[in-house]
Amino acid sequence: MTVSELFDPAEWTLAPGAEDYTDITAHVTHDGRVARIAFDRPEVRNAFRPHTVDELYRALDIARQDHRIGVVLLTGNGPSPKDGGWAFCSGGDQRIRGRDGYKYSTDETTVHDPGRAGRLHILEVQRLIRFMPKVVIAVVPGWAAGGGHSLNVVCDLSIASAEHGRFKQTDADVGSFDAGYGSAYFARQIGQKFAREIFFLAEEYSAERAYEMGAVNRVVPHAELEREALSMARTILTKSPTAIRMLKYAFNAVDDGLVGQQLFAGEATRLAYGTDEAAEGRDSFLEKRDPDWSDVPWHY
Ligand code: S0N
Repeated sequence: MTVSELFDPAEWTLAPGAEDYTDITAHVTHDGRVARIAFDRPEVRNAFRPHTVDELYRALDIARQDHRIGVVLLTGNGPSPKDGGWAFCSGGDQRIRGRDGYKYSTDETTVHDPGRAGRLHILEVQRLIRFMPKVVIAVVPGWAAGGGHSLNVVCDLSIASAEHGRFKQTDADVGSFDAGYGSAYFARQIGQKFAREIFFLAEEYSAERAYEMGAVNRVVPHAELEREALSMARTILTKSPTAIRMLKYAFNAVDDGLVGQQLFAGEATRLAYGTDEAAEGRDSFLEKRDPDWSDVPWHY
């Protein structure tokens, strides 16, 4: 079965646990170092329902915890079997949006855990992308609209199809609003005037225009999109993992308040644990003696 017209089966193997996914696909490169996670609902422009978000969260979390993986490609499979249209993601599935949020099913009688009713948990996915110490690249083969537009915003890097990449922030058209990263952080990315125009007018803009404003890093011919994305990933994998991790958290920290500081500090602590100085602190406690840091320089 074809995953996507842009998917090269020679590069990928099924990711752990991916056999059971219905709304996404998940693969890893044969060396296990790059993950490709894709929305797989092309007939609705890769809109997500709560079940899609559950699967997406799980696949991203598996990638987060896999020590071999350094880069995640987030994309949308296509084209649509109905009309040949391409999409990265068109946000929340409007067909199952109720008064208290998104339902798990189009079948209104479906019984599900009331604690999960109406959850807007795409925001948990946004935070996972933002906070995972790996590089996440949005690979945009078509529409990035609504909540899909916001996912492009939170990814570390973005690469878009020159022919089919299209962007539109429809939130204000459908009475929905991402008042967090999707808007406020987006304004940090491309500037207040552009961001307000994109939300308030909800007009379509091209991949080229997205590039001009700084909403994507590269625009490439459609047929080369995934090859280019993988090439970017492989370049990143030649870099120091620690440097990349510290840099991602450094870029985030200024906008993420204490959570940003906490993540950056966590990485600093991880590094500090590897020093003789930290080992002396632990050993002196275990040996019931005072620590001796007299040889440790007070660096300037
Ligand atoms: C993407 C658009 C612009 C594409 O237009 P185009 O190419 O003309 O195609 P269409 O003919 O419109 O679409 C083809 C088929 O796909 C269906 N479809 C498209 N998008 C959706 C969708 N989001 N939900 C359900 N179906 C969709 C069409 O209906 C059509 O089907 P058929 O062939 O049967 O007619 C255009 O499609 C468009 O504008 N789509 C809607 C985009 C949108 O408004 N999305 C929702 C925006 N809001 C959110 O995403 C909120 C969710 C969210 O992320 C969030 C954020 C913060 C806080 C909370 C949340 C939360 O979870 O709620």
